[in-house]
Amino acid sequence: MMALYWRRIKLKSIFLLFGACFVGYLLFMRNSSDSMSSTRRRDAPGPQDPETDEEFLTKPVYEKPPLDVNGLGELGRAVKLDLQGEDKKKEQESIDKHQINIYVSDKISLHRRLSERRNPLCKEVKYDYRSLPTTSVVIAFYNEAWSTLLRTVHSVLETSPDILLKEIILVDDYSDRAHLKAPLEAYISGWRKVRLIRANKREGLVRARLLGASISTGDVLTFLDCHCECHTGWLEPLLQRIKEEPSAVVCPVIDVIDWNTFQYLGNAGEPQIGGFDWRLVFTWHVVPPYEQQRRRSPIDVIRSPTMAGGLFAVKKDYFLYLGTYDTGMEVWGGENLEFSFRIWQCGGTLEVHPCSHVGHIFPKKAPYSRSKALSNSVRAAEVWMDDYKNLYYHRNPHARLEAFGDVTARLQLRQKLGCKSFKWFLDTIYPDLSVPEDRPGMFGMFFEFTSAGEIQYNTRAPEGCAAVDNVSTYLTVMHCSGHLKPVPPDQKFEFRKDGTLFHPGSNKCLEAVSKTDNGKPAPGLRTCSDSANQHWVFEERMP
Ligand code: LR7
Repeated sequence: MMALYWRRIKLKSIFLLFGACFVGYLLFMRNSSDSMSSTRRRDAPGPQDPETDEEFLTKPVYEKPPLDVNGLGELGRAVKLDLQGEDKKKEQESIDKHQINIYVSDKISLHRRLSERRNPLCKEVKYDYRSLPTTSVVIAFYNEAWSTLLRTVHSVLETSPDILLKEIILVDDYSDRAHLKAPLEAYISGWRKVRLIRANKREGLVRARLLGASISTGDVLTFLDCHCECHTGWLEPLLQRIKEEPSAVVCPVIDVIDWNTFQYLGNAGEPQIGGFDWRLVFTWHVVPPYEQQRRRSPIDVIRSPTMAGGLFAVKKDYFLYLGTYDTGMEVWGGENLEFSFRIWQCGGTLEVHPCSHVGHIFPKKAPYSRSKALSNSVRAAEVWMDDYKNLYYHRNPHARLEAFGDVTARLQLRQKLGCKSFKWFLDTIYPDLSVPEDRPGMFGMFFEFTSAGEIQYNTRAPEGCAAVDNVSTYLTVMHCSGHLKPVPPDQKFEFRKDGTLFHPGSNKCLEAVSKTDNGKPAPGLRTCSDSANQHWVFEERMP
């Protein structure tokens, strides 16, 4: 009985051993034939493959095809075509239609590579890939051209590690161009990780992005515009930072891709951060000295008062906690500043990661109407800016008349989250922004007379001050030296009771000169007189 039992075990083990060897042999054959193809599809990647663990972890969803160094626009080179006749006409038509040179874009590989733009230190960072959160990349598009949209999608798939990218969600915001219907569905069908959904009316970028977010399955939401190209290694730094700090909203460095030549211009020197001016227009700034001091290394994140809006990553549950977006915002504009104010005032941080680079095509001009931007900005001002909203209205009197809808729910959100004041935001996060005094009777739509005696233009950043140079009798606008107390003589004026603006430095008065040397009217300095052209009034008036 005992002997029979042993024999059975022996026979079983021999069969098992033989079976295991056979399966092993088959696996080995499969792997060795796979590794011969450089662009293989990897539907079931696994650490058992004969590649290093690092190769497995960094493997993109799809490999780029082999590099054709001579390919047009390859490595981000400028494309300059010497076109004539019919071709030239076609090129111009493509520019008129999209405000991007799509004729050139169509000639560039959808898989092109970009030249290296990162700080060399970025390449030394090692990531613990298995512990990083996954992401869903959401790309809303409206009437985008074929090649710019699909180059965006290919570039995400070919630069994002398979284990980090959960999916790309394309959201068609009710486009009406034929190539974005059946041909797009046919092109992406069968691709791994690409989903396409469509809005059934024009939602605008806010609600289109939220539609995408609502079906996402990743831990982190990464939003991109639909004419981008991701640089190698763009994703890991964003996810690493969110892993370390779940309330950080992180933007890549936005590199410029020229709308005409498709040259990848990159971002000269240090990355820039976002600000705004008092018309609520987004502005770029150099990193201020106090922020440089706070950072311990050139590859540390950079705090930014605002974001441009199109490219950022945020932990999904934190985005929900913060109240996603203001869904009362239509089409384009305003949501970037609204979200930036909300992040900071409600306890988060907004940062730019210098190791994450994404190229973005800045069109020649807006390709569609952006008339809703005004009411979107008013919503942002009404909810987040407290009394500082008046500084915006003074510079944009039309905004006061704009119907902006109901913001009650957003004000309740602000209350519920216990968010800080706009004054806190200006003092703590954006101390560089010059805050107008706007004393009654001392300011107009564009200029104000400051208590220090400057005629300051603080509508657009950087603010400027009226200045007189030694030789000229006309005024120029110079960088304000107001922080130097007292104000230097070239910028110092007195606004006198009789309405004259007296410049003690030259002992002259400011006059509206109707014909200057170049035949045009301009303010100039003249001997003080009782001329009506020397009487000035500051007022807020619609142009
Ligand atoms: O109705 C619309 N529906 C959409 O789906 C209007 C737009 N969109 C899509 C559009 O197809 C694109 O993918 O939304 C995305 C952004 O629209 P763009 O490319 O016309 O915007 P932009 O690059 O000119 O504008 C910047 O400011 C916007 C304010 O609403 C958004 O925040 C954009 O995302 C933002 N873009 C960037 O931040 C990229 C860098 C530009 C800068 C500075």
